[in-house]
Amino acid sequence: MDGRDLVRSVRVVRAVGPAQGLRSVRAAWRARRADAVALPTRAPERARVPGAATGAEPQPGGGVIHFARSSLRVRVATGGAVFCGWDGAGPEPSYALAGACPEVDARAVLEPDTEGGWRVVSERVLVAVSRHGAVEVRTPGGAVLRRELPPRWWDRTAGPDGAGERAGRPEGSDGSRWVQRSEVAADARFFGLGGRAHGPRLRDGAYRLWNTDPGGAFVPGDDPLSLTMPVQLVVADAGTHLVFHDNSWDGRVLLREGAEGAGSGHDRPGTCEVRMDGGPLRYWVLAGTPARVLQMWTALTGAPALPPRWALGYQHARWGFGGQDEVRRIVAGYKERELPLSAVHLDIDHFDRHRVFTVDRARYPDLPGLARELRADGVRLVSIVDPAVKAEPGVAVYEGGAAADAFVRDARGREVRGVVWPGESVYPDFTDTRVRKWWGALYAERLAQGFSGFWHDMNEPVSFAPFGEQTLPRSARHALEGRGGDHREAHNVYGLAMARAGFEGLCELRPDERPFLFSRAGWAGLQRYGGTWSGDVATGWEGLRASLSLVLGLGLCGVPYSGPDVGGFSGAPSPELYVRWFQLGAYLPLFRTHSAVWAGRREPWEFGIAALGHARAALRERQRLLPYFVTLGQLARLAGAPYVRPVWWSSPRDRALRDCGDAFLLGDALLVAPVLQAGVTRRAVRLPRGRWYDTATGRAYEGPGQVWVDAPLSRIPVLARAGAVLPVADGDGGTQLEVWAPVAGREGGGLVVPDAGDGWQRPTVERFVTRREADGRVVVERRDGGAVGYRVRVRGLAEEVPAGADG
Ligand code: MIG
Repeated sequence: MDGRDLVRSVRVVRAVGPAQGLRSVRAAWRARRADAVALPTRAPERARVPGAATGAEPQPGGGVIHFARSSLRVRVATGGAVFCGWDGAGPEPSYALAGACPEVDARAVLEPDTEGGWRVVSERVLVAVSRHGAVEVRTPGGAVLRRELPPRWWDRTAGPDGAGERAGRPEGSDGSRWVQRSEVAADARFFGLGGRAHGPRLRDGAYRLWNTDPGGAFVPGDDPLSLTMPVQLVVADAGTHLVFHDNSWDGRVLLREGAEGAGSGHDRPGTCEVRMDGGPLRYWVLAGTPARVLQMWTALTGAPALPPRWALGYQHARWGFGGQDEVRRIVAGYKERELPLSAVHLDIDHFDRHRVFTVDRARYPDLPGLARELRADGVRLVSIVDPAVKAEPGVAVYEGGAAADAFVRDARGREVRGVVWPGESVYPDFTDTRVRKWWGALYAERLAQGFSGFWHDMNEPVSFAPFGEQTLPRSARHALEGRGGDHREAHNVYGLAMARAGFEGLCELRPDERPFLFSRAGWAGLQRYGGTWSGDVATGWEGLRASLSLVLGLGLCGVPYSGPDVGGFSGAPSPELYVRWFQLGAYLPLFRTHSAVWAGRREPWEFGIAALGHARAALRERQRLLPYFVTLGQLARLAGAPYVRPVWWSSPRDRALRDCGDAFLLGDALLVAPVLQAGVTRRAVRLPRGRWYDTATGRAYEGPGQVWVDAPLSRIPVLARAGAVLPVADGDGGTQLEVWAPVAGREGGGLVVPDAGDGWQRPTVERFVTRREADGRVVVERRDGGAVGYRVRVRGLAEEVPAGADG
């Protein structure tokens, strides 16, 4: 044990009490011993590179190139996604892919090139493979997006006792560690890798791929967090591409931005090194505009689940509400102050002794009654769900799970026991269809209690440990859909598979309503089942910044629905910090106040009368924008574009925008510039090309460039794009169109997707065009020639002489 371990032990004991603390020490010892026995670390390794090419075999969509010590399969799918798999790896099986692997593009063929290598030419990309196994992905115009150097493996050979895990297995099977280094343009910027606190632009450094509860509140610099994934979005002048290493093992990504040799012509490329502890070396590359890349990505990994409308409203949570009377009091507090509230979230304290799928009847004697009562006021209840099940005879979920053989076992066949909030616990193996079915059916109890939505926590998964890793032993066994394997492979997909269990269970239990769930841990493809949230972001200005980074980064990885704990999880925010956080949250998909049991309250009236006024204004604006959020949710589902987009989304070649992480686009129409520092009442905003109106003052600015705008404590700057059309609530329960005047001679427009209820109805997409006539009038039409069908409010007309960008 070192000092860090000691600090951790104290925290564990404080969290779960001395008896459980002792249990957690025992569990940590058990994990260490189990791994030592099952995963010998001293097996000798042999390094390997592909060697020289020996021949190639064309196949539909590409082919296989053989090297002295490996092989590479290149396959282009219809739509242009490129798959590369070394050592015989194919695209399946995969936890990320939405369904069947996409069809190959039969027009793409493998052919020899003039340098003794091979190339595959397709409509969108050109893949060139050198004789030694370097792979270049180029645009049709020939610009190099990415150059992968030949990979290197460390194959584990049989151990001295002959028990090494690679004994008898083919070269390059899952036991090998590997590294792949690649180069990108000198001007390229990296984004993604799941939810990172330090972003959205990922600076030089090492990023780990291992879902981790940071334990206590996190700030920028803490890495990794709960939701990692090997997905990078790389943006450069030459083009944008996404690369996904389809491998769920523990790994590290080392990023280093390049540098341009200012006229000398000696650019240093950006580099990216992916190192994995095992698992296949296979990856996908998707190239195009950011919008096109995200569309391809969601075509590959699944359309984002559509949250029901109420989940786009404001929600309030707290760890430690106390009981149903307090919940009632708080809901009444919102109502009295005319603060629209959409849902209340109950945390683990509403369970009976922290046991999942139970209710503490002393504090919540009539939960279904409370749910009905709140529902009549338009407020839903959301329940936390933790995966760990109290391991004790008489606990119904434990007994049911044990009878169904649902829990993770060790290499010797014994249940793996960890320590979490309920005490000594076991973990369902969600990588088994059978277990997912059993677990999914348990949500019937939650529905009967009156819950409408679900909040998956602790699913990295966590086991409190005073030393070692705060998760299951790496040697723990998992079904992995029948293939069998251990926690090294299953760890990162545990939360994803749990989300699938919940989602599918809810679809069966309540077929007419779309499930609403969000999950702390996850992996590529999580969006199919729901969203996520920031986890325990530290109260403080740094935490506020981290919470925006997370949402932006996750959106670029295909998970569009997320948001932070407004006010931060861990401490008592000043009224100013609370207001600024609340104002940011109002423009993010998941808008939720939440705090730890020790961290004080988050109701808007707890921060003084001025703060209450500012929070109310933000809340009302969110309410007004609800039809726009509904539209953005639908568009995310249809096209993969996140609600919250980096400012470079439509202008990825604008380098100043690429470096800008303190503002974002909300859909096509709005640019939101939150205040992320104390004492600020005016801030610089980098504008993309075109005219932008300050929605508060109507003042117009011309982009690209930087402008200064007022940001009094009462609001954060929100700018609207000239020509934009956005659906907003009209105050009488209907929807109207807000149209921002196009620039004379220019067209604008926008899409509107009306709310089709909380079921599965197919949405209709309405397309509008806007025009500024010679006489200055603004015309709005439906693209299909139909009637507009909405009341239209034109804004931005007062400002005829635009103010120029001044920076
Ligand atoms: O170990 O359920 O991120 O939102 O309030 C802490 C209690 C467990 C962590 C979640 C947080 C939640 C808390 N949970």
